Amino acid sequence: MYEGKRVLVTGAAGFIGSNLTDELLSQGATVIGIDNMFNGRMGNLALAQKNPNFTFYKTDVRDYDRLLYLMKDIDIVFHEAAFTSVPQSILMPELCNSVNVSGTLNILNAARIRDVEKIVFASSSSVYGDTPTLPKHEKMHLDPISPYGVAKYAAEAYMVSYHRVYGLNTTSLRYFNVFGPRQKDSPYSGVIAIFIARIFEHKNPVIFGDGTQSRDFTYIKDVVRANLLAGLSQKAAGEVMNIAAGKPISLQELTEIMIRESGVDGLKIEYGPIRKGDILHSFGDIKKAQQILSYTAEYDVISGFQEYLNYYKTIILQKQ
Ligand code: UD2
Repeated sequence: MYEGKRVLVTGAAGFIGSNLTDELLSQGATVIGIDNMFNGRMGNLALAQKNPNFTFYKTDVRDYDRLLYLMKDIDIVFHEAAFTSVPQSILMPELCNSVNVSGTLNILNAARIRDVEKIVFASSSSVYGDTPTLPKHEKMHLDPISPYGVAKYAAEAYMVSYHRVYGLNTTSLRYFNVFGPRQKDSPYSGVIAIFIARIFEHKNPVIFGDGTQSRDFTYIKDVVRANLLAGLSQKAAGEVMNIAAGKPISLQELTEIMIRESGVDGLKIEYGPIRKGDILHSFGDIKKAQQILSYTAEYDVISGFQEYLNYYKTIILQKQ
């Protein structure tokens, strides 16, 4: 499907960007990957770098001139680069804004000048905030809590605006808690990556709050597939849509499953204070993506976790 397409992936050395890059290359695209290496790891691009159709540049999305240069002859941009953490956005709101808002504006301006056919943007379920309506659907009022959520909201509004005023074919995908291979284990990473690492280090997972909070965890392969569908879609021009598994699970239940399935004995769940800026329940309605992109989730959190666990045992633990 992507044979002959010239694609730019921002955040290419990161969790989502690198998985997307591998799939684009396997479908015959020529890919330029950029990353400022703040969260990215070159190891994530080991496979891509063996492919002659892949080129990597260490570049920041805040560097407009470089973006303009690199976007010459590009057909499709997948904008995955981001300041990615809710708690860090509370510590550094200006940095979050400059990367996630100004960086996205740079992408749009360069894409407009270079006549890029399509821009797909990685937005987030955090734009919804803590509104009681569940599942969260695209027509509802947005009420982000954290600076991270506000920045993603602003960036997706720019995506829509650039479609309306300049006719760019932009699509924003609101990811719901993505997890899977290559997600970084750091204090600011997604909870599944943190807990799997703790479990295999024989450390108790620590839930912030009482564990009743729930999330719609979405497996990386579904997110990559949604991007590939959006990248070639005319119907999705100017649209914003949820990309989720479409099924919530409480953190308590998920953590119990993770401990059990990992087969590590002697662990118990610990509890700590609720995290500032945290949302209680998040669960996405995926009907719009189904209608526009024919997107369906092929994984739920359990089947995704099983696959992630196999990867973790065969790839990560073998290296240690
Ligand atoms: C938000 C977005 C998500 C994505 C992500 C990027 C929502 C609902 N989701 O994820 O779509 O954009 O940001 O970072 O806004 N937790 C623990 N223990 C830990 C770590 C986390 O209990 O060691 C809890 C945390 O308090 C939260 C849940 O796990 O209740 C999920 O946290 P997360 O950081 O994985 O993701 P979240 O929901 O902030």
